Amino acid sequence: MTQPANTPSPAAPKVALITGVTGQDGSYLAELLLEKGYIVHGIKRRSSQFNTQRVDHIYQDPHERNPRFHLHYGDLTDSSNLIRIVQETQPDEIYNLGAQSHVAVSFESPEYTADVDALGTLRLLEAIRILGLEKKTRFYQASTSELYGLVQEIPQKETTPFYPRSPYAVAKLYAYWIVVNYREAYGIYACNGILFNHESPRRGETFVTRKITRGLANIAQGLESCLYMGNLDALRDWGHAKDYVRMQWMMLQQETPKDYVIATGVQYSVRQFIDMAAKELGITLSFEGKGENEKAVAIKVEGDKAPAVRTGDVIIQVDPRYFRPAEVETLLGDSRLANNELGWHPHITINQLISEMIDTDIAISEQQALLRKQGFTVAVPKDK
Ligand code: NDP
Ligand code: GDR
Repeated sequence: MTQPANTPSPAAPKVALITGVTGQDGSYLAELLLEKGYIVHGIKRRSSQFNTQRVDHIYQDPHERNPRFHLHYGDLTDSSNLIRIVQETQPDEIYNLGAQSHVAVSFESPEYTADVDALGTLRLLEAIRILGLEKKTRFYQASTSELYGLVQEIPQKETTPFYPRSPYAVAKLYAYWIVVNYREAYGIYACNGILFNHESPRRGETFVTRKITRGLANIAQGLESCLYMGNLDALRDWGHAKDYVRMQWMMLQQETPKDYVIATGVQYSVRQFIDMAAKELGITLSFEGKGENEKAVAIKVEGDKAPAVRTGDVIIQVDPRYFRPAEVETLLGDSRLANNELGWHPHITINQLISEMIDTDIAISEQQALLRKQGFTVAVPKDK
């Protein structure tokens, strides 16, 4: 086993390469690294529409003097592209956040998910080797609590056995172990952050928390009447993405690379999340029925945040099409190792998270309702 990478010279600004920079975490991490004085390179995918909304506010015109934020077209399925970008950018740190990250979608596209999430990680590690950057480039892998799947121990920590329950989780299991393997075999400073669910107003709209806050805000403004959901009993340990990207950076600043669980240590059900989000809008819900027949009725509406909702409205219904072929019923993390060794603690509570998400989504829905009132066509996506 060879030694881990040396610390780069403190004088030169550090260079980071982020895959998945256009995603939720990538955008917060890019902001954080720019604040810290890094030169940040991000990989974006070619798309028929703009897909850089989450980073447009930090984009720097290449015509400006010394821009510190650069975007490169690329894809985790394309080895030669990855090798070229790593060669051109010579990063001190690579954050591999790019992934087909939707668990339910991974059942529909298992092979693609494996290609991006498992082999994509291998391709980047190989790029480091091929370019002889083992001593220079540190590597962060976005591992996940989904590795625990059918949980073997409560709460889950670094030593808890894995039992993945989806093509996504199985692909991420490969990525986890290839990172450990390249660390042990080639001495690359490579580590896994085993992150539990983390959310924000930038969360993709088909993940459960954002689907709820976005959907309820639309219902509050009369843009939608009912939100169709899957398994309301699922339990998750939800944190704020901003707290979690800080930890991604901290993990690459240690003397030796190590894998850490990152979580809040508090768990709520999807039903509780819906209830808390509805309360933010002044709506009190009553959940009635069981399983596929469960629904939530507004039994009290207070304040002025939900002008379109009336007492008695059914605003949530379960639709089995959102059930998964194999479900992860419960996740609860124990991040005492990160707390003790790195001094990491989450700063943002679930109530603050929900309040921030609801405020953002109310503003979007109010704008859309106003446009509709003025006679413009406003289409609300139905397939979530
Ligand atoms: P997002 O889905 O918001 O972002 C994923 C990013 O990956 C996007 O930038 C996306 O591009 C990009 N991407 C997708 N496919 C490819 C590809 N083939 N080549 C290159 N880039 C690609 O995820 P999050 O920001 O929430 O998560 C970041 C990482 O952390 C992911 O790897 C996820 O699996 C993992 N993770 C997330 C957790 C969470 O709760 N958020 C918890 C644990 C792990 P585009 O914008 O074009 O779609
Ligand atoms: P998850 O997140 O699968 O944990 O993966 P998601 O928000 O999609 O689901 C959480 C739980 O909610 C249940 N659920 C629903 N989920 C969605 N998306 N839509 C629904 O309508 C719905 N109703 C109930 C799900 O069944 C599940 O139990 C996320 C992703 O960010 C991964 O990339 C990451 O690795 C893990 O978190 C940690």
